[in-house]
Amino acid sequence: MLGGIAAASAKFWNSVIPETGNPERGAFPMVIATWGPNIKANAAAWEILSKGGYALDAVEAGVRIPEADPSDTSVGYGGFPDRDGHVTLDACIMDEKGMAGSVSFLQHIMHPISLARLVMEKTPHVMLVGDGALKFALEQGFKKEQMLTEVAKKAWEDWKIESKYKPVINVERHDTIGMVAIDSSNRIAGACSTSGAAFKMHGRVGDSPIIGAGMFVDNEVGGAASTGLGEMVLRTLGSFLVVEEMRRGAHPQKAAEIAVKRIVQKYPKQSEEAQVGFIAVDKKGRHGAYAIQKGFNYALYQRNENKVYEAGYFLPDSK
Ligand code: SD4
Repeated sequence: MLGGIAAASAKFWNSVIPETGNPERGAFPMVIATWGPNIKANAAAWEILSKGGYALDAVEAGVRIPEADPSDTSVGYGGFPDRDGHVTLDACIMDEKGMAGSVSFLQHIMHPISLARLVMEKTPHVMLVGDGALKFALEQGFKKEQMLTEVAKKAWEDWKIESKYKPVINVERHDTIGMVAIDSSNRIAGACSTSGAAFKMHGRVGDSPIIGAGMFVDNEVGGAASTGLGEMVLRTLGSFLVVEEMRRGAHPQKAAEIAVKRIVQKYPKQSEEAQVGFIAVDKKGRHGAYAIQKGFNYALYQRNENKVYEAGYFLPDSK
């Protein structure tokens, strides 16, 4: 398989440059989200965008959908707990002015993304974690809730029988949401929310709440978000890298490919067993998506169509 990586390094595999049409005509508003099931999140975002609403409101509304959905075991309510049985949540949000808010290692709050927005808007800080984030939430009128569902508890109890932590987030489907929207006034916003890696160590934080890792937007350039094994994205500041590549002129598809390639080249062994995927959007409303492994998909709502697409991927079909 390492040979496969070497071969893949020479040439991008399965590179797909999606046809986005004339970016000048009808490209805005638009919204893109990681993972097919988040087509429902896109629909909520579109409610706002299609009426000429604000991109930041749209991404917050979109991300709140999986946060409240108990069937999504990677985000918010219903998320799988850490190895001690606690559901700990991470989220971040960023607006067109480059302002950002983030919460991490947060427990008992249904909508971390809304709390992240309040960190951005009502505090002098970017990031609040753990008990401090919870305290701020309660002060802001959020309710303390039980986030561990029976299904998630059962999964944890089953996991405890062997207690084997394999820190891979691989080719199986995840629903961690990273979302980027451009509104009809050409404002770009991004958001990201997750319960993180299932059965992680208590206190573990992934890429999702870290501005520049799990998500990044720059209104002059575009935005990007990631999903997958957060440790690899944290070490490479993946979403920032994607946006910087677009700043240097890369198409969003190419920019996502460069970030994935960087990760695979730096961590070839780990890449064989892990998944990382990026979505990217540029200021013109063109988009791209790319992953290490086959199986990453995304939802795009643009020109009145909300559809799921399979992303290109770097490694030759290995699983
Ligand atoms: C993390 N990136 O905490 C997240 C997990 C994820 O789909 O994306 N799951 O590492």
